[in-house]
Amino acid sequence: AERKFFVGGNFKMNGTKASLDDIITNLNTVNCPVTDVVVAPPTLYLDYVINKITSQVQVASQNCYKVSKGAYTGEVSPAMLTDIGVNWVVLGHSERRHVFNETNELIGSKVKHALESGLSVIPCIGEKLDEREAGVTEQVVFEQMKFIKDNVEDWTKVVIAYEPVWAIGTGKTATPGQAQEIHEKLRKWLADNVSEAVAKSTRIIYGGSVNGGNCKELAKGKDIDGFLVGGASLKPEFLDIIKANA
Ligand code: G2H
Repeated sequence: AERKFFVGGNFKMNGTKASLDDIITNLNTVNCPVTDVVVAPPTLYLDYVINKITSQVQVASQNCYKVSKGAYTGEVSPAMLTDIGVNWVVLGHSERRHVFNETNELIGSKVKHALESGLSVIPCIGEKLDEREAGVTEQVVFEQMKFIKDNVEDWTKVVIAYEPVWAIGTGKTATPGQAQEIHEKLRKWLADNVSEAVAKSTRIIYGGSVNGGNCKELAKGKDIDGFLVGGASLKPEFLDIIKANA
């Protein structure tokens, strides 16, 4: 395959040292060289997880700020993340956009600064239910992509996550057809707005109620290059999702 399968585990605001120990023990048995695996524990536990997890699994922050240091109470910078050995960050997750009101502009600045600081980024995009019903899905995700694109120079450090908001944590997964359709349009958008080469090589992963039961069907979509998994990444079935394409 021209794009390596990529599976991210977004733990969101879940976990204790004890529950993370169980997840790590399970993940440390992973043997799936055809998949890039990245997990994103809560910020507080990043260092804990890094020190226990196999080198086959990389670690991501769920967020970061747009500057390296200063008077920004409560924030964490890319420089701090790289200092403790984190090399990925998830940015613009729908919960950041819709619970914490992050705008396309802010997410764009975060993408830019994170990349400049040496992190690889997983920017997230996706339409809400009312937007899908109003038939503006493409406009919404293309607009989100524009703010990402304007802030990226090196696309080898970017994995795009398409997560329709109506499918997140709801148990309502996009059908493999619905997911593939948008992934294909996003790839075309990259070809038209960045380059053919970037469109071909950039991984576009799907997120939204992915689980052990639906991952194999979804993985068949030719433009679906992996998953960003929330709830199921906390469970043993995460290993099945990692192997969805193997
Ligand atoms: C979407 C996804 C992980 P879940 O937010 O980013 O979560 O798989 O629980 O829908």
